Amino acid sequence: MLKFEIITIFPDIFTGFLQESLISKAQKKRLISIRTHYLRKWTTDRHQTVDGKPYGGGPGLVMKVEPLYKAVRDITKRKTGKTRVVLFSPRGKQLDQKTVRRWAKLDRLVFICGRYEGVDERVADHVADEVVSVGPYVLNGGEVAAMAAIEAVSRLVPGFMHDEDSQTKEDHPQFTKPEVFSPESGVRWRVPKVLLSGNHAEIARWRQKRLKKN
Ligand code: 6GU
Repeated sequence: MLKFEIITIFPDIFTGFLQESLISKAQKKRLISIRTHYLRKWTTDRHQTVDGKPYGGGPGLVMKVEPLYKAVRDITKRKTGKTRVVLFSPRGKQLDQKTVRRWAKLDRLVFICGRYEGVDERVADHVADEVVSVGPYVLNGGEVAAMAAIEAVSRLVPGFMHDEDSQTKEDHPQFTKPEVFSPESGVRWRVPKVLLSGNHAEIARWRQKRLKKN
């Protein structure tokens, strides 16, 4: 079973996502497990401070190294096979399908969701094994990135998909009925003829030509 451990100051962001049918079924089938960990649990001050002003000045607040260090230390205390600790940050390497396939073979993924204007760089340098972004744009935090990664990885876990073949379903364009759709009179959106031909070799060639590689 692949375990996802998510460290966040906004665990509520994940509640709807975790109740989503495929993800919750996969958890019931014990193919994966997903737990959120509230970062403020690892603070010791009255205000449960997880951030502070950046050294050298600048706008906004930076997430502190200590609560994140302690959270990862405690969560990874019990040894459970191959583990990677990932910091989600717009400064990281963009998540790709190759990384997703590598992660799907692990036993445990610890996801640190950065928030605010950044995370103390010592987390990237000493706490995390990898720093990953989901794309070339900026989000308010790593939570949405973590959810994208959980979906991408989980669907590669054997038994997760209804139909294992559908793992690659969006590699080529697909069509279903009707053969001709007329959004308004005089306009016709047709299904490519080759797909209606019944010529499987020809269809395979057509799909190969339009394959989107990942
Ligand atoms: Cl992982 N975090 C934030 N805050 N923004 C992002 C991102 C992550 N990936 C792309 N943009």
